[in-house]
Amino acid sequence: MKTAVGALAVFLVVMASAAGGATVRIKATPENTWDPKTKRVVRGTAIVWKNSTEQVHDLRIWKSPTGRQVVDDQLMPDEAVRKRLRTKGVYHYRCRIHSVMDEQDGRKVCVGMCGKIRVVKPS
Ligand SMILES: [Cu+2]
Repeated sequence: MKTAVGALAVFLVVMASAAGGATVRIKATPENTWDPKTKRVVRGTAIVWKNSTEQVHDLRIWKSPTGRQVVDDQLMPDEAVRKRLRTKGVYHYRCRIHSVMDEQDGRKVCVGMCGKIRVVKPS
């Protein structure tokens, strides 16, 4: 019983760190890029895309390789979009105003204000 309680305590601590009080911030820059452009997060981490510029941006996030869209939102100056990605995998995101989808070697590639997030399992 003691062991079970101990195991439960460890499990709860692991779950708490996985759910994370941690927040990752990604900023739109005046140069029309995202900072950082790529990021690796533990699943469930809160991710905030913040527009501190004086321009309008937008944010579309989709999962690879299915292309399933998870966010499609506008980012007015000083606005932020907050999202927790709960499924591991690779997510791409872009501002459609400041990027284009190009085709390179038969693959669609985002050029311009684009970014990528890798969501991993807690270790
Ligand atoms: Cu933009």
